Amino acid sequence: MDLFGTTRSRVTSQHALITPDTWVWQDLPGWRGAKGVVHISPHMGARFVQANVAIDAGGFTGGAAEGVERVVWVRTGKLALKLPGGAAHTLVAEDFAYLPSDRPHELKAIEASNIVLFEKRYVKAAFEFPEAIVGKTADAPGVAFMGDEQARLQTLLPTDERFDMAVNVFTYQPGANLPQVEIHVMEHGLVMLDGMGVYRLGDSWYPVEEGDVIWMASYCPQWFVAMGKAPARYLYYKDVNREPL
Ligand code: UGY
Ligand code: MN
Repeated sequence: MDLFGTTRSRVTSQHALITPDTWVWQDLPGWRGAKGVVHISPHMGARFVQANVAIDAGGFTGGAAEGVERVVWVRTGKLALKLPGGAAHTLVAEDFAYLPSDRPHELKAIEASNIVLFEKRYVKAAFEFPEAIVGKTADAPGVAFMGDEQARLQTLLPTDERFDMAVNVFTYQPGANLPQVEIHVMEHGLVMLDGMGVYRLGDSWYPVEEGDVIWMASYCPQWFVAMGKAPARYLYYKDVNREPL
């Protein structure tokens, strides 16, 4: 157990590690019967929001703020999703939905549920507007990352230019690692879904485990190695397909 007054959490101008012991739950605008923790937001220098939302049975949201798109990824529970036009879906653990901006939806918990929420102001481009997408994580093919069968990447959303965000799942066998220290213009928000490892962020190396949240600003040097006896898996966001200017 941690000594009082200490935590593994760390917040810097280029990255943050936010461990569950430091989470503070609050009411969220636009939600009823739910409490959330906003882990990543423009208040720390990010250009998107990542939150964890715990929804009581019957709790709901009627959509994001104007101009804001969402991805919902279900950790636990069961929810009913209604899309514009009337399509209805039931979401259970590891299901996800991409909800485009300015098209109201209703998401209501059938059972007490816990979700990861990513929100971003949609940047329009000279392409068709993206439609809502609902899927199951297990159905997304896992591709060997840069040829490494031990590090598999699942891309949950289509990668064409209608979309300005990506949400992916990365699964590493114990001992597998990101093949290079990455430095890139895209930023990331990440939550560890399973397992453990060491994340390099900037010039610091952090032990991380299931439940930990990480923010990486544009150009934050990043690297990961999985440790332990079981695979490590994380869900992460990145901004894609738009001019950096
Ligand atoms: O998509 C990515 O940039 C990914 N390889 N980064 C990461 O896992 N930190
Ligand atoms: Mn990266």
